[in-house]
Amino acid sequence: MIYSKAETLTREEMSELQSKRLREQVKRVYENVAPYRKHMDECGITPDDIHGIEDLHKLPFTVKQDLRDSYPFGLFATPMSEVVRIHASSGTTGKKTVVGYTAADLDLWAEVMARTLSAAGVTKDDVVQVAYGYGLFTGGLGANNGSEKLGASTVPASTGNTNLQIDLMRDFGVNAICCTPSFALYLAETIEKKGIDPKSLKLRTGCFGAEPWTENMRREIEARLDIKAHDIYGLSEIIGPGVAFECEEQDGLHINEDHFIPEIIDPDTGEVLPDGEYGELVFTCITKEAMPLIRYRTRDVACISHGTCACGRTLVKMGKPKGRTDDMLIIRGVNVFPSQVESALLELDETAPHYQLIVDRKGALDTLDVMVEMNESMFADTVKKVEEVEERIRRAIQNVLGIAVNVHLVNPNTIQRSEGKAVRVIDKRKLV
Ligand code: DLL
Repeated sequence: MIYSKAETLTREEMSELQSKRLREQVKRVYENVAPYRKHMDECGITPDDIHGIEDLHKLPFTVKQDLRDSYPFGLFATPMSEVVRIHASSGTTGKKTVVGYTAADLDLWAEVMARTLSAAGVTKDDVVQVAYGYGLFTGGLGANNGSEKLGASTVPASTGNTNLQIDLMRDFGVNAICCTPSFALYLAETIEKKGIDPKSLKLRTGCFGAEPWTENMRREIEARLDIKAHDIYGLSEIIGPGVAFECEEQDGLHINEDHFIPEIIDPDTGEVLPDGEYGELVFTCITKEAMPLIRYRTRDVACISHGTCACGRTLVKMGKPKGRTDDMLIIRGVNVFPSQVESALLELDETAPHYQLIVDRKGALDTLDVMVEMNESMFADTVKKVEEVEERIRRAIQNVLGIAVNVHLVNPNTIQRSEGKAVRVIDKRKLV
């Protein structure tokens, strides 16, 4: 269901709203955030040069390093007395990325997450289990507050304790679940192992995100949990979950563009690309108060398209993110996204959807080993049969990637499961 009028504005109404908000935001950051003023001065731009969204491309980009350089609060545009919440992303390298929220920011976050859940068919009569991590990660509290704003009965399960999660689902009659797609699959697997028929649960829909996943993985989750699986996208720097969401059409993610203006750029030249072309996704926060990022380069690779959606929303749509420019592996000079391997695997439909890529370097040559879990039925097969499947998988992956790979089928349940984001790649080259 459409939650807010802002989701159906005409293009003219949306452009006018965005332009007004952009003008105000640029003025605010110029006056209140020293690094922004410095960047704009260096580019010879003042807030008076920004008349509307047609001038957005004149503004300098913000990158993750800018957040690190101003650690922890240097990009805040409001005094700390106005900041009521602080989140941080873990970041495996360097300093944490810190984000702040005013009370109004939390309201806006709850609003965009309420839109997200509502688009997935959740209503105030539903019970929603939030199995994203609560804490510095934005997933748990983000989904929680959106669900409460919608009026649904919210179960703050957080991550972990899979048995308890399943008990809650069954005993509380949970209708909707929010978690990473990899955890959703793990839940499905555990439910099957316990001999519970998913049809006996009241689960109907789910909002899955925080990591890339494929159409094949969606089919797998929908079939095994007997639900509709919706993609949700977001990043801490912009707000957390709630930047974009799928409607019942399940054909691209509507971006909450009345709050976050998207652009797609060529990651090498910074040039803005037209609708339909893949490039790096960039967002400008036009309503956030505490830490409004301007032209923030997400490193996520996606495309956007304007047009009408059968659901009635006019919000611009983005395609499923393909991966990240910085997660992209370059193996023997070829660009490889883990999601390409995943698609090839699931297309064959012979193995469990659990895999890991191990990249190494032997001498001067990069190697890619794909570890794939056998499913239970295959486990009993002969060595010859297993080798045949390995060979089929190897050929399918090579077809997609265009480089030679080694494929190893491993025993069921040997690839480590994740309650949060799945670890798909181990790049040993970085260690040398
Ligand atoms: O993952 C926020 C979130 C929580 C989104 C729950 C959705 C659900 P970060 O930890 O800052 O925030 O990680 C953001 O995760 O730049 C993408 O690379 C990736 N990501 C998030 N959602 C998706 C998705 C949260 N649906 C980073 N598909 C982003 C693909 C996603 N990648």
